[in-house]
Amino acid sequence: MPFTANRQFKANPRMLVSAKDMHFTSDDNRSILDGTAGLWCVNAGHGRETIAEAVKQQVLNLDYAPPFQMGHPAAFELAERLVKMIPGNFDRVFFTNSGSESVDTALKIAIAYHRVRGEGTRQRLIGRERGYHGVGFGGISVGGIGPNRKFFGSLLTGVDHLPHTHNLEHNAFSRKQPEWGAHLADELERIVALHDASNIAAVIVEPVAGSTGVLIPPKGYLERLRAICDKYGILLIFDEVITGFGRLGSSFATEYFGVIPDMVTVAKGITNGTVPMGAVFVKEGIYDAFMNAPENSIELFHGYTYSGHPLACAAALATLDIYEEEKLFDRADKISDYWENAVHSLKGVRHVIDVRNLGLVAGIELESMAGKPGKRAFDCFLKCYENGLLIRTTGDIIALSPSLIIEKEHIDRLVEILTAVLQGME
Ligand code: PXG
Repeated sequence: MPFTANRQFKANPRMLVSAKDMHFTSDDNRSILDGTAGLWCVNAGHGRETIAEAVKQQVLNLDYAPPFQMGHPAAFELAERLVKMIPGNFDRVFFTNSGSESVDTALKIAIAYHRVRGEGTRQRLIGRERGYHGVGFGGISVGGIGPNRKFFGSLLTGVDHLPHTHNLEHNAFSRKQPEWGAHLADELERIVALHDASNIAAVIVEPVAGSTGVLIPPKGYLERLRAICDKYGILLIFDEVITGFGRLGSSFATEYFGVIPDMVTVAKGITNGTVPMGAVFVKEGIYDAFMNAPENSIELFHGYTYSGHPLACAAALATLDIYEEEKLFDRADKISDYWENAVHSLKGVRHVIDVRNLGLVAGIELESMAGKPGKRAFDCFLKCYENGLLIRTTGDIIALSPSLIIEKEHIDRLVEILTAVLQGME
């Protein structure tokens, strides 16, 4: 099983058998409040009929079409709609099947882009400590999670990491963006001085780091990264696999922070989690740089059997309709103050050493048990599940990311269960 304590799970399995709106049903017929939108992906809530109908019709009409040297209308329609949703001049989309594939695709496009422009020495990639960019070799190389890297050999060469921005001494219990830490972006200057910009292709960061425990960028940090990348001709990639599609109460983090990168990677919420799909958005000019090869030759030697799969496109188009018709991104924004106050009520609850939040995301950091990092949060996860709440934990941090359809009474219930569980725990 992926990222699972297999023996623990198999000794006492947690099986989900159905889902509707904000709740799962477990195999012992309990209703489980979904505090995580699945894995940060079911942004419009579970069991959406219009998505099911669109996928069904698509299977009957065109179940599959080869994406190499062939096309189908839904993929182009989806690409057109996606680039209209995001600020900045993104004008092309490359489809993948996951966030990991989106990241590897973006890194490859970055290196190839410099090469087709005659700057083939720009090959180095820069990620960040505590970054998560999926599990491909590219993603784990630029990613900054020790256990995800250490078992897997030498990874990509030519990668550096910025420092992460997490600091409880300065920023504990911040609401929204913390004040302290913009200067950490200046570490990019140090890396440029070490290697020279002529050897650097791209910087990739999650605007808000999700998987390593909801690390919100300090005020001014992303702006500084953008300015330094501009100064040296380095491409800036935002990995918006989590922050995309309304999670922060705006279309993308790019919109929320008003910082426009050169490429954006997405997945998860693009299809409301129903059919695997990812995408890379590239800004104007990147696609054009590749169009100098002789006609009839392939310009980008990259792609997947299921790039732009018709079922994924149908699911994504139906999902975007829901986001628009129900104005779910605005809805998330409107309820985010209530969310913020609710999660910050956990300050003072047993074991809690930090609460942080942005949009419909929250991170709750617990004090680790001596000699047993991660155990307290994992115990909390198990107890919450017993009590009808699904949360997600990483190390000793609880990450919450409910669907954007969440109501105030769900928020109250979530915080009530979590508080009771924490108060009752060693
Ligand atoms: N980039 C980011 C920023 C992600 O959060 C990926 C890439 C990889 O996506 P795929 O589709 O290949 O899994 C992710 C995935 C968690 C959790 O609980 C987060 C992810 C996946 C599973 C669990 O934090 N993010």
